[in-house]
Amino acid sequence: ALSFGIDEALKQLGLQEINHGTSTGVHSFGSGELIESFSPVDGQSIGKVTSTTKEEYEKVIQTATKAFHHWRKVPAPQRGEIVRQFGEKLRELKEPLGKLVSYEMGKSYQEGLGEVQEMIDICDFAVGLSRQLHGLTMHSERPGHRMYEQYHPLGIAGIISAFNFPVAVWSWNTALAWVCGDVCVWKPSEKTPLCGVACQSIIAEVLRENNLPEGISCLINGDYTVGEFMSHDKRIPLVSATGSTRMGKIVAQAVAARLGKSLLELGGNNAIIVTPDADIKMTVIGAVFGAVGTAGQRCTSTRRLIIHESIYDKVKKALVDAYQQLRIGNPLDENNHVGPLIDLDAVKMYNSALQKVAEEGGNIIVEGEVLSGEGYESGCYVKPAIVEADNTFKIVQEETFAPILYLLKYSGDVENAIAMQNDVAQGLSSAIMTNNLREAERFLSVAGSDCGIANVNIGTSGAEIGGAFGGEKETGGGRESGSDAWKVYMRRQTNTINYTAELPLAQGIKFDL
Ligand code: UN1
Repeated sequence: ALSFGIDEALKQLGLQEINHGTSTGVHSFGSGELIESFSPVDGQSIGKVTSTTKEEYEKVIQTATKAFHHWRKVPAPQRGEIVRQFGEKLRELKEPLGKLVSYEMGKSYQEGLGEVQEMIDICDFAVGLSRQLHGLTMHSERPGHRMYEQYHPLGIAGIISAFNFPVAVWSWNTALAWVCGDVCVWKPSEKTPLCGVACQSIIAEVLRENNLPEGISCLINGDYTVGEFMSHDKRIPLVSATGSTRMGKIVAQAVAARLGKSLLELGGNNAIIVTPDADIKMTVIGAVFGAVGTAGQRCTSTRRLIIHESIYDKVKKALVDAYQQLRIGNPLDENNHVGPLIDLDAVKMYNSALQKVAEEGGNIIVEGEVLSGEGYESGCYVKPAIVEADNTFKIVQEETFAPILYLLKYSGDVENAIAMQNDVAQGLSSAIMTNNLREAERFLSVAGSDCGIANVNIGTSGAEIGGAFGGEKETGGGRESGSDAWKVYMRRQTNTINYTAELPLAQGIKFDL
């Protein structure tokens, strides 16, 4: 039996079966190669899913297309009602689903619950949105003419998500896509396939209870080759992909080659600027949670701290003291702060980053280490490390998905810190810790942070769903979740109506017969 109620959670989520497959809501099928899911928590096998073959994929797309033809005609507020029911089910299953996220992905149980909370929040947001898919009306330049715009459903939204947010990122996309009248085909990360199966069976039940066609939500499984079915498929007008910049460039090029739309949510290299006017206590909590939360595997994780020289030693000491308090171990045990990395490949990348930063002249002040012995049998537990480095180091310029925090020093004005913060290829999240209004406003100004997210006196991670989420430069430019991110899931149509018996042309052009 598995500890911390995992057996019970799997049962509540209907995951006791050993093999799971491709699914179109009601029907599950699968004949492709088996993918086995191992928990990084204890190395145990949780279950298996079959990868989706090309033939099965065809069946999925046909079912999804048929479902779309029905779903797009359901009034948006009624689609919102389905999303409301989905949110209700998530409330009921918050604990088992949060536990599965924690066990299959390795983040702390608190963060697993937080992820399901994000799903509930986006459902609530989408329900309200279902009555607010507004377009504008304009004044026509011609007499007796009316002009307005409306938003129509787009079609199939393809979703490719990453292991680190195995359930929430899917729901940011689906909750909006569904109220917009789209149907969804999801390929979760092959590292967290059971989270995919669990989510799919929750929405499938809602669809069944409402006699809606299967295919409004579809699940396909496999590695990048299965994702490529979607990026090359012109029947999928929108592909929303979350993951590495490397992956995003491949997806974006394939989708662009057929002039489809892509929504990209790629790597970050997020920094907190710590100015002489920062509240040190808040800075330390924000920076430590940002750097070691989810074992440094959020796209919003804090990777760089840019600290003013006048307070550098003080901040450094406070951080080293805080790191000494960190308890690393089973993430389901709420006494621990830091869980495992996702797998042994991630451990390799962590080791290699530490080696590279040392070679480039970095000064490791909190040593990293791969932990072994009791409780660490999976081999995926590592010690969060702190390194004094330079922003120009090659490794500091890269996103390493691990708990490694780089300390960088700046002198003079906040502009110097902002220049350093912006001097990376990625542009997702950024923050400044200061009680100085002038510094804060400069950081937020046109000449300030170049990221999609810029926070004051908050760390880089843990964004709320109400804002648009995403970033610039190599982060890919996409925006998901709140604000007007819904617009990418719809097609805009401009309508001009003439209610006179004349046919005046725009721009005053004369054309008489
Ligand atoms: C991600 O890591 O892909 O802002 C998403 C945050 C979370 C989402 C992160 N709400 O940290």
